[in-house]
Amino acid sequence: MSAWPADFAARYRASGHWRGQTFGALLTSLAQAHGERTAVVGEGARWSFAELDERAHRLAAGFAALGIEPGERVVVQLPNVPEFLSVVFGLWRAGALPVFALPAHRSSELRHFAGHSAAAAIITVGEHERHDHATMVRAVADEVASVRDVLVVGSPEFDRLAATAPRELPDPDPSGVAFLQLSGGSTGLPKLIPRTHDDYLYSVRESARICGLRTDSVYLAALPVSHNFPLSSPGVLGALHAGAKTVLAPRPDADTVFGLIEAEGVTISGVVPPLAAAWVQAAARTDRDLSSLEVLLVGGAKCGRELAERIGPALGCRLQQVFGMAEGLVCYTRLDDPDELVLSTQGRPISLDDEIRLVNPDDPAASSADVVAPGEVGALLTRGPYTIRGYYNADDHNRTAFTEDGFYRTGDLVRRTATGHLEVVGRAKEQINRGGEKVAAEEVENHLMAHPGVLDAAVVAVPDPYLGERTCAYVVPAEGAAPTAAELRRFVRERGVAAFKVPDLVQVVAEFPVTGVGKTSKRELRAALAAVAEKG
Ligand code: OOB
Repeated sequence: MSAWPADFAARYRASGHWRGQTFGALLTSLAQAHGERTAVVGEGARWSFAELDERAHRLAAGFAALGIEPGERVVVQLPNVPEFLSVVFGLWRAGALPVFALPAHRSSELRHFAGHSAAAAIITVGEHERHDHATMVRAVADEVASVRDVLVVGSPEFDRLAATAPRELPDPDPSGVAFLQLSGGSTGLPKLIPRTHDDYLYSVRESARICGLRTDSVYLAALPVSHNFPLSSPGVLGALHAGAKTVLAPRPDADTVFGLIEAEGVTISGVVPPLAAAWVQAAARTDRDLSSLEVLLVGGAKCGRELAERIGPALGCRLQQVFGMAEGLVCYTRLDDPDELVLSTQGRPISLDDEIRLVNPDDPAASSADVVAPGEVGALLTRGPYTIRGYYNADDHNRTAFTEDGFYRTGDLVRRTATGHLEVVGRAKEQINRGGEKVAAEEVENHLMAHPGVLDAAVVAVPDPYLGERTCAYVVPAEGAAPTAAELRRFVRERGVAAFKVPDLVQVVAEFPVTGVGKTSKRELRAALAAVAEKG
């Protein structure tokens, strides 16, 4: 596992970024400071800080009694329910490492997360959005040797665990890994991102400050809370840290969310651009009172200038752009930035110790010294007090994803203003950003290539007015085969992948254009799509 070199760690401690506090200890101090104030609202429940603290203590003791050892991994696939917080803080107190799966993930992804992390247990819900998670997870558990337990929130077994008498457990090492977050990925299957208590708490604390969270703020989690953006930018953890109230939205549609904004006096939320656009449209004809809303964070994918300009007037709030990644670096426009910067950039880093290098975009192996001229577009490399130095158990991949001196290659193409703000102008990685949901081209290509009628597959992004991008799979059929688009989409879905990864378009072609060295030219495939789109 690649941690920070000792000299960097010493510097981040000396600067006060890393404070030696664990998430479990944080919740204890929050319960002391804010006891009876409301911490979280969701699914008809309303828990105070003291109640969340007590539930997390009981679950921690329950997990320990079940035999979950400190350091063991536990896949958590929970939607926006209050138990997400009691479970995750309970695991933290037991010293176990949550592995955060999204509710949209299906058996192929869960098998990978559980297998790759050698997870001891998987925690999920029964049915959610008409999908039977409990049955799916039990089948996954049968296939992954390390998984001993499946816990279903709401089941009698879970309720028994949640009623365990609390007891003090040893606090884990704050410099140790607290959980594994998922990477959007650009190769094969999603990689696991080891985040420590020290580094993540730093980003949470600073995010809460930069987003102006106070004890009387109300944060609405509209996106699935296991994603880094609603989890920590500033997210539910930032809100808890500030002693604010968190409202968990079961779904992100305007009807649901506007009702919650009015009922709970929501002051701040965070969304991906397509949702921001939907809220902007719906705001024109709502009779809900949205006047409590002060800040809307928009990120996960590029928020275009036109949308950025409409958010403030339509929703009566301030736009705050956020450009972040589960690997670490998070940039925000500041609440006191001039409008022009807020509308045209994706913000500047959280920390003065976030090192930014914009390097030669034409060389995937460019070193951190290979920087472009000021104002030019470069490939973004970054290193800092909350950016990982390597993925979990991924030595081969780490050699290409990180420079020798420890910079993470983000795969994003950006320009930097004189004020230090970054403007995201494109991407060098083989990833499709489907309205904030990341699709690794290679992962989908591998699924397609498992079909006997497919000789070769290449997945590229198609521009889309609503999502920003959609996926298009180009497929060369095997000799004598003639798979149809519908058949291939069904095939991918039935392999058990998140619905957002099923190709939106499938084009069957006789052969792929190739580059000078004989590799499939995705550039030409994208150009062919653009030409078709223009002909309309
Ligand atoms: C967030 O995290 P991930 O890990 O799902 O995705 C990271 C990638 C970035 O490398 C970039 O390609 C893209 O998502 N991205 C943006 C963006 N925010 C993220 N591209 C353009 N403009 C933006 N504002 O997506 C994430 C994590 C924490 C906070 C916010 C987003």
